[in-house]
Amino acid sequence: MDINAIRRDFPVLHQLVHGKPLVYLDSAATAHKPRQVLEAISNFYQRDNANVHRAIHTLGERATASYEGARQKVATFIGARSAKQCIFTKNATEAINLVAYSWMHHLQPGDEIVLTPMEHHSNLVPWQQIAERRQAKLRFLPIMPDGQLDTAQLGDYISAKTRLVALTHVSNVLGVINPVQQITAAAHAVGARVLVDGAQSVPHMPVNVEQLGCDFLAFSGHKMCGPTGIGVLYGKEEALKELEPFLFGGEMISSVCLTSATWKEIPWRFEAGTPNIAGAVGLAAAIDYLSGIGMENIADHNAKLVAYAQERLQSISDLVTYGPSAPRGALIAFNLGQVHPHDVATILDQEGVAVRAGHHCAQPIMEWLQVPATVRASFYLYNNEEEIDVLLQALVKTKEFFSHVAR
Ligand code: 7TS
Repeated sequence: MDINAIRRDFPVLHQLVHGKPLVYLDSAATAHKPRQVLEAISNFYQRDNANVHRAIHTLGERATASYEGARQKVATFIGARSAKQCIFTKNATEAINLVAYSWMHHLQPGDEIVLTPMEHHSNLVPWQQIAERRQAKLRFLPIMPDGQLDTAQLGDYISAKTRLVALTHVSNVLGVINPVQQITAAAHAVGARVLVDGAQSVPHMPVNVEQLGCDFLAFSGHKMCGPTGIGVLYGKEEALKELEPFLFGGEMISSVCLTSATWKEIPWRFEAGTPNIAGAVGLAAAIDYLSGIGMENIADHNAKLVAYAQERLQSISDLVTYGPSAPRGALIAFNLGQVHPHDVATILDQEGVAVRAGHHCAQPIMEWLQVPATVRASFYLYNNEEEIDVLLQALVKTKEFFSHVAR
């Protein structure tokens, strides 16, 4: 991978923040967009803009072809058998809510939904809501001290009562890569469905839905160099057939009379109203961009950066990192002695370094770690080792500053 050439594709990276070159280490929150994606969106609006699936004119045909072409591109990218298995949503959160709301009628009182304590709120709160409405029970797979799921105990948690297992592929705090294939096999053995939250995996590593075997996969375009406002729900055909439409209106109907309506086929019955056409076009360009570099190469690059960062961070006494050593996703959460993560992030920002500080929308895992918050550095294809060196220098500065304050 030619990182310098990649960096040239990302206009936003080339700026000063507080007079220092920007070091962007917050791609787990949202990734930057290469000019190829920005141009695809701009070209769509400048040349092809029209509504989809309705206009019998050239622009309408072009817009529909671009939108449906994007769906095919998504399907190929994740190894789905058919484009019809991919539903465009607003983001991963909406994709998960779509399953939660559209599938809840399958839950009876006493049924169990199995989750993990490391879920992002997006893959926790919808299930809390649905469990309450359907009088179902939530259960949480246990975690071992290094942050990995304790799969030896799967049999105690995934049972005949389990109707759904919903888990993240990669934790946005611990960086853990969960054994989705193994968990899916255990869930399918008891007839349960499996939803995988791929928000932190699909952007960073090859993800193949046939290999994972999951019934649903949710992810967001904006974390994979695409625009905000576009996400995807993949589903196995038989799993998607179990869903009832969740939003009603134009675009999703087959025919309507005054008192009733019938639905279009899957996936369109789940895409009510004018969709985010330019978002889908931008996501398709992002997929082209990532595929051009190669997801294996991106995963290798991430792994090298994480290993380098882990090694360098160890050189700072008082700095504690969370999660297993390897293999792991493209991020490291940590704390620097007793300094509050917000103070760390504020000082790093003064040095041009952008990291996230807080609970990362995963409060239960903060409780498990027994910390109120952490700092998190997250990496992507445009980051390099020199930027990690800048992070290190900035952390040393932060430590010195607070040791003076303490004195
Ligand atoms: N699931 C995981 C594992 C995530 O990390 C996130 C976003 C989401 C779901 C939700 O994605 P959205 O696009 O629908 O918002 N995670 C983060 C983060 O770690 N920092 O900011 C957003």
